[in-house]
Amino acid sequence: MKTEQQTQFKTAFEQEVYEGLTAFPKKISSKWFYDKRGDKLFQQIMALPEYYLTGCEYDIIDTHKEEITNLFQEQAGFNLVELGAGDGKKTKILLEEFATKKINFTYKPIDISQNMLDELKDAINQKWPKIDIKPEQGTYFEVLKNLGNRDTDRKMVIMVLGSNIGNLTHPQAVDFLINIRKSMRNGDLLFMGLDQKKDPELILSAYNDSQGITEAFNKNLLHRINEELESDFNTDKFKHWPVYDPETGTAKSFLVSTQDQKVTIKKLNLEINFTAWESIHTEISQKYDDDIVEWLANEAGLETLTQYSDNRNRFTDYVFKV
Ligand code: AVI
Repeated sequence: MKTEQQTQFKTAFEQEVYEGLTAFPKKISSKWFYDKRGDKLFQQIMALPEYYLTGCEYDIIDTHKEEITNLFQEQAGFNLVELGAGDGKKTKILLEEFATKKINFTYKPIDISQNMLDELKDAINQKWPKIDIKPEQGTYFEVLKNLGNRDTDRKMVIMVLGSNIGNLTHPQAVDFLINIRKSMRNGDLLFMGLDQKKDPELILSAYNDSQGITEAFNKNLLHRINEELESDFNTDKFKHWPVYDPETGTAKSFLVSTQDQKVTIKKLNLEINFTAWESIHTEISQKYDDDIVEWLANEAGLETLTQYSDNRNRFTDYVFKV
């Protein structure tokens, strides 16, 4: 049973938690994973042996850095806009290459976390003081709006690495790509990493690591609600439960209540009942193949220029143009 909502929502987080936990079935978007603790946990995930995505994309970029550099610098001078830059680990391979070849470019890392951007800027200034870096804090949505209104002729290369778009449903991904396409002009490129369909066992273990870091990452959502919205979730009474459907290529993560329980969220003036084994759907991590990517690109009015994969075809970086 839930009590009546009496206060106005002060933040999008409050609203989404309220709507998601009063919906049937219950759900909360994975975009709320990333507070300070969540950022740290995700960094740890990327270093896990089971989380193959990061290593594969690192190898792809390292192997093809010369070709990629040639592709990006076909016209003199460009802005490299990275959406969801994080710690820039993979991008730094390209920055090194660009710096060595004295290529004329500006690096514009975009991230929701100011903290990550500050660290990234410091690291780059230290290692390559000559690189022109202009970080921008914001959501993809805000930043994409500004990208379209640029007052320069410089070519733009947009990068979205790490299969970040996989956390969106197909319709959301198409919307996102349409927004990117609208901000692109002739000659601009979109470089995007997408995790591929593969042995379901490999995929499942990437989301169910033996050290329990992914479990902690998923449960961080409940911690965050406890801290920010004054609730009393007991995370021990929820199970981290990832699944993978090889037909659709969709990996999903859930938090499953192990017993009947009641949770109070003070700031939302809300009481939520869970029956034993009721779930909260928290994340999708979509896996792709060339046909799905072709379909997405078509829907968004983009054309595939080229693509790079690792030697086991686990991950692919696609380059699109308008
Ligand atoms: C950021 N995103 C692409 C990651 C993924 O694989 O879906 C987030 C993640 N969730 C659990 N592990 C990693």
